[in-house]
Amino acid sequence: MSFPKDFLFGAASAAYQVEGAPAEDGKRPSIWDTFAHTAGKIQHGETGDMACDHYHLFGRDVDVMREMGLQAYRFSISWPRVMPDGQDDVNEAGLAFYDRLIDRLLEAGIEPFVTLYHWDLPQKLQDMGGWNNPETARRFCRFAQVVAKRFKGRVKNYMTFNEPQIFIGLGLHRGVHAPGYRLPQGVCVQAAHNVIMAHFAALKAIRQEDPDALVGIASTGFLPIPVHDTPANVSKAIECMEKATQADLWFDHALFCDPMIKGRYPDALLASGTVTREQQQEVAAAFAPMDFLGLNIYNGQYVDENGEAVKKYPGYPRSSLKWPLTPEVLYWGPKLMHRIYSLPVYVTENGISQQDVICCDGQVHDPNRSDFLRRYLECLHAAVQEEVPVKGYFYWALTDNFEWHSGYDERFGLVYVDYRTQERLIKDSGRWYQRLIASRTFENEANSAGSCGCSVPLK
Ligand code: GBH
Repeated sequence: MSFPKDFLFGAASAAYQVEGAPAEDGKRPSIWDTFAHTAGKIQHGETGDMACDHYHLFGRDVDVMREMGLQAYRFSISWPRVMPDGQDDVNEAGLAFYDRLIDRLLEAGIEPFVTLYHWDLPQKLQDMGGWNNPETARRFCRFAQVVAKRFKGRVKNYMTFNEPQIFIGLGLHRGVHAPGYRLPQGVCVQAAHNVIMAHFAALKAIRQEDPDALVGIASTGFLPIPVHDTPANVSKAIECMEKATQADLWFDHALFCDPMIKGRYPDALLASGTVTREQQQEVAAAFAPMDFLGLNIYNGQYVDENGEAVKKYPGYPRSSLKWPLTPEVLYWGPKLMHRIYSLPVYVTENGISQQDVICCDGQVHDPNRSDFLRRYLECLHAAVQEEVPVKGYFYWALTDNFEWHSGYDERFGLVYVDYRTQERLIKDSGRWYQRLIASRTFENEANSAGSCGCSVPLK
C-alpha cells in the first residue's frame, strides 16, 4: 500500500510568481511586469517586483526543500532573463542564475523539472504581436535550444508550456491575465495554433541538443468525475469531456493535447470550422510526439449516470479562492487522460489556497491543507495501484507567492512566506508532506480518508 520507489514527490513554482529582481543582471520586462504595473489589473496594485525574492534567496528555498525531503522541484525559466528582448541576445548573467539554482538542487539530491514558458513573454515580443505572430514560435524554439544546450546532463525533464489554455483564454481572450487583451475567439485560436507549432519546434530543438531529454507540457482543463464507477457512468463522463471541448475552448485539454499528442485537432472543432484545414495540415506536417503528459489538476466536475453535472450542495467544501474540493479528480483525471492519450502522466500542479496566518505559537497551523493533501493523494494512490502510469506529483506551490491577478491575497504554499521579512516557515501541511515522503504510505495515519466523497450529496 505504498507509493512505488520511483514515484517522485515534489513541489512547483513559476519564475514571475517567486523570483522578484525584475530588472537585475540584464533582465528586461516581460508582459507580466508590464501588466502588473498597469493600474487596476492586480489586487491592491501588487506586483511581482519582490515576490519571494527567490532570485536572491533560492539557497534558502533549496534548504527548505531538502529539509522536507522533496525529490523534485518544478520551476520555470524566465525567458526575458535569458534572452531579454526575446531576440538572439543571450544574457549570460540570466543563465548563470539558473546554473546556481540547478547546481544547488542537484547537490541536495532534488531533480529539476523545467518549465520553459510559465506566461512571462518578453515584452518586446509582445510588441511585435506576441503569440499572434508566428515569428514568436521561432523565437521560442531558439530559447528552448539555448536552455537545453546549457543544462544538458543536468536537467532531464522539460515542459514547453504551462497551461496554454489559461494564458490564451485569460490573457488574450478575457483580459484578466497579461497582456490583458480581449481578442475574438478566431484570433485566439490562431494564437493557440502558433503555440502548438512553437511546442513542436521547441521539442525538436531540445531533442537535438540533448537526446536524453524528456519533453512534455503542463495542461489544464475540465475533468469529469463519474459518481459511480460503472462502465456506463464512465462513458458518460468521457462524453462530457468531448462536449466540454465545444462549450469552453479555454478550459479544455483536447484543444492542445489532441494536436500535440495525436497530431490531430479534435474532429468536432474541425467540423465546426473553429479550426481550419490549413491549421490541421500544418500540425500534421510539424507533429512530433512528446514523452510525458503533465496535468495541472485542482478540481473536477461530478457527473452522474445520465451524463448530468451533479448539483453542489449548500456549504460544499471549497478553498479560499472558492474552488470546489473534489479529491477523486486525482484518481479519475490521470486515469481518463491516460486512457485517451496513452502517455506517462505527472501531476505537475495540485494544491489549495488558504488564508494562512502565523499563530500565537509562531507556527502556521493549516489542517485544511493537510486534509486536502491526504484526500487528494489517497485518490492519486488508488490510480497508481491500478497501474495508471503516474510518475510523480508536484504540489502547487512550494512557497506562498504572487498569485497573478489576486496578488498576494492567496496563499498556496507548503511553506509560509512573511513578505515583510522574507522569512520562510514550513507550515504544518509541509510537515505532513515531509512525513508522507519519508514513509511513502498512509498507513501511519490515525483514521482513513475513506471514499473521499466530500463534495457529493449524500445518497
Ligand atoms: C495554475 O493555474 C497556474 O499554473 C499557477 O501559476 C497558479 O498559481 C496556480 O494554478 C494557482 O492558481 O472553476 O472555480 O474551480 C490554474 C488555473 C485554476 C484556471 C482553476 C481555472 C477553475 C476555477 N486554473 N480554475 S473553478
